[in-house]
Amino acid sequence: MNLSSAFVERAFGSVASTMDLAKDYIAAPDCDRGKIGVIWAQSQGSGRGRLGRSWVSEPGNLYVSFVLFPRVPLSSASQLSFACALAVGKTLGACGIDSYAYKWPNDVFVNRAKISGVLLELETLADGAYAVIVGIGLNIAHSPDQAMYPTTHMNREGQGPFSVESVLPLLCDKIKETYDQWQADGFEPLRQAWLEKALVRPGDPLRVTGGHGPLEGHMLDVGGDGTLWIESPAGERLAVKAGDVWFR
Ligand code: BT5
Repeated sequence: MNLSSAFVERAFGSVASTMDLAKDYIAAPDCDRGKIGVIWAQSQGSGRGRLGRSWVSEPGNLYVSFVLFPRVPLSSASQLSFACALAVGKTLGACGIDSYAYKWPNDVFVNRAKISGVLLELETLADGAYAVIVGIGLNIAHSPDQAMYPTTHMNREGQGPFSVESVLPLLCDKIKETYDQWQADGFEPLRQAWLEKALVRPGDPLRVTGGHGPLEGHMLDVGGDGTLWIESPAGERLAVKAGDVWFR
């Protein structure tokens, strides 16, 4: 793959999960903390999502884990799932697929169907620093029939055909652009950009399951720490830290 010198690439065929390979890379003597690690595979036997769920990972789609060594405090690291979802959105936009929208906390949808998911895992390092592994699954050639939400893929939504080889270099550039912006300017510009393309926007009705148990109400905002704020039918402000958002 033709990636710039800002990246270290490790390409694999069939693996269990690129998240585990990313952990191995972080522990390896040749790990370069000055560059963004790009660990990708053609398919995964045990691709994972959040909350112990699995990610369907047949050949033809993109399965990649980016390894980042942020200079900002660990308490801000969860903002990276929004930053990286934005990078996926920009990649779709660059491919002429403009009807994408973000769903809290880490999904990208096109035409109300899930096309991509982002998974964040943190690794604290012996010297007090930390690494963030950002796993991204992006459906290019196909998408599963059976899933929590309707699903879709790039070759259905855009003027392809797209391939892993054409999409990964674009995604790498957008990840670097968004990551650099986050480190330089903080979360606020990214939060605003995310809200502008949110599937469920402030004022919209929504339901949240998992994490806090089922909650219903209206979306209020996404906070500076990534918390989803909703208003219950009784008018209470509720903070949601984890869970799945359902739209009506
Ligand atoms: C996510 O989890 O959306 C994060 C997915 C991250 C996958 C990447 S692939 C590269 C890296 N290596 C890994 O092992 N993982 C990362 P979550 O929000 O929990 O959504 C998971 C749910 O999405 C599943 O329970 C299914 O219902 C649905 N799903 C599974 N595979 C899908 C697919 N290919 N496309 C759309 N939805 C899918």
